[in-house]
Amino acid sequence: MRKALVAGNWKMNGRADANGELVAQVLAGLDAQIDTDSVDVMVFPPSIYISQVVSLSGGRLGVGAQNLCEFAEGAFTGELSAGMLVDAGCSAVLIGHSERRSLFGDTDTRVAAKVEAALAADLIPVLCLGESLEQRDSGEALNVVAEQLRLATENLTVEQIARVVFAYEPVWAIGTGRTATPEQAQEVHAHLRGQLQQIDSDIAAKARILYGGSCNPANAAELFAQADIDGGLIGGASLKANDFVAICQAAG
Ligand code: 3PY
Repeated sequence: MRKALVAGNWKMNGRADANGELVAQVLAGLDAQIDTDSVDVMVFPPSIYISQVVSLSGGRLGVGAQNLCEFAEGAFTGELSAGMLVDAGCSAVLIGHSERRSLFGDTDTRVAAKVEAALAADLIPVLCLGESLEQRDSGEALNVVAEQLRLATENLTVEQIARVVFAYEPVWAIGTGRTATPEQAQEVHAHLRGQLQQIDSDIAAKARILYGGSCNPANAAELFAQADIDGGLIGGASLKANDFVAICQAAG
């Protein structure tokens, strides 16, 4: 019932030449190997390259930004608004990635404001949620992600929540090579869907909840086979065309 989504988070990687090659190879994968009836494919390059990637992909890949400013315009040096991202050709934006939460001051309050700003501009917010290793070890994982979800969505209408894509990314699995086991990931995804169920059963049934955190071609199929995992938010493996295409195939 839910169409899978695989989204490549390039983080602060890529240069103009390399982007050209990567996009060409992913497009070749779309032609030959990826079943686009069953999986949507998106990439999230650094903002400076969004227009380049939009133009290279010719509308065949969804393109999103890795961050946005919660304000519409004004004296915010170095920031980009939702409207500017739309102008550049974005259809989505990552919000609340753990690197932004831990390194760049994206508090739950700011994350909620960014989700609202994205929705107001008709961008799909890809809302990232996840617990730290300490929180997992102390048995708090489910409570932490449920609270992050609540705080990011409490001011939204049901119609707005229906437009959000969710990504569970355990902080301890990001850039560490450690992945949640399929059972660990499924437990959290099911819990998040349960939280959405309390808001609206239709939203819970339709919401796409992606897994992120060292997802790679070796573990993707088993993760995506879980009942509540609807695809992936892919870090390092999204920079290697063969790996990214293989992950997209595993989701299709
Ligand atoms: C990772 O897989 O490391 C990510 O952070 C994806 O967003």
